[in-house]
Amino acid sequence: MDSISKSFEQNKEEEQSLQKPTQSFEEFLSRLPRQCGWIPLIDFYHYQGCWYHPLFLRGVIAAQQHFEAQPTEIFLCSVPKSGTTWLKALAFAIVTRTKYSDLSSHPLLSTMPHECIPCLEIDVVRKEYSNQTDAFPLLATHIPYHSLPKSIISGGCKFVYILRDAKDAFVSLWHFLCRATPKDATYVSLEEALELFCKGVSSYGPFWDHVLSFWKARKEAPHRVHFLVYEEMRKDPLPSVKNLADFIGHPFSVDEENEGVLQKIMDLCSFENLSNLDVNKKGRHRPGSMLAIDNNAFFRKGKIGDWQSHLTPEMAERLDQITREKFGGTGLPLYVSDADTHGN
Ligand code: PAP
Repeated sequence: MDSISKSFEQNKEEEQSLQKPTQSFEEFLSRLPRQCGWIPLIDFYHYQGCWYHPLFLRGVIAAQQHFEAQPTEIFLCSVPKSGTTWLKALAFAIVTRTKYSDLSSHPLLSTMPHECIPCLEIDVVRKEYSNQTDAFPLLATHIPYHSLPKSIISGGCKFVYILRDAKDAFVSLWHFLCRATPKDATYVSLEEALELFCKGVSSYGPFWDHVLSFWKARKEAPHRVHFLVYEEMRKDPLPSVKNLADFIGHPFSVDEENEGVLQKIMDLCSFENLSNLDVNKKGRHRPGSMLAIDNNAFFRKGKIGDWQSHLTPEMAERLDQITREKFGGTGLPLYVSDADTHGN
């Protein structure tokens, strides 16, 4: 049985165990497999085939128990550090482009993209956002497909999934979690982090199983799951942005394209533009909460292949080998020798 199918099997058992009325979250946690995480003093917990930081896991459980999806909702999905911030900015700008046609006062100039589109397991479950409306149906999540709340799957919601080369996502995650490490604590080394990542122990990991959970869903219902590839978008965003707009039901008209609306949205959401805005250079995300972090942690380099500045050839090969094993023959990009290699 493959690991995704195993996860489906585990779901029922673990969910039933949590439903017992007397069981507290702490008791529940104490029964899950745990592993020293990437952040000192914070263990990651294994639930339904996926490793979680406890704060995120609490949100996942709350979403599974209480979230009622609307059929019109569209979920922006990813394993962390695959391009979520960029996807949120683009989808937000596409859906609201009539309302904010004057780009000089666009909300993205003063609001960090994560605050424009709520995260299901963090923001929505805390009721910091009211129900989405048909006019603004976007939500985001890092939850793997097999652990999504049932109402999302049965409700006919759509999913946009952004995928990135494991090597760059790993390096990006390591930098991010070093930023999230308390000042007086020691960062996990890149080598230790690689060990954990390859064993699948990373935020919402295993990285590869997360991707495969949505890829499998796409095979079963291609009209409901749309894949974007970070590297393809970085090289030439236009086709991906057009397809994204079509998929989320806000296609660009010929007039809009001729008037440069599509180009303006791509420029607004580009790494170069967003990373240089005051809000993203100096602002803070979720200030005052345990997840507070500077906005600029979400805008590091935005490059394809930055892994080459951090990983030895042996480290890169370890990741490539797992990618070949997991993605080979699936049609997913392999990125083993260059970003255009596909595993068909
Ligand atoms: P999240 O999962 O915590 O939300 P996510 O946005 O998926 O993070 O990933 C952050 C990465 O996207 C960073 O990559 P890096 O560490 O290799 O630099 C970040 O720089 C990159 N990124 C953020 N915004 C953009 C953008 N507008 N265009 C391209 N890349 C971006």
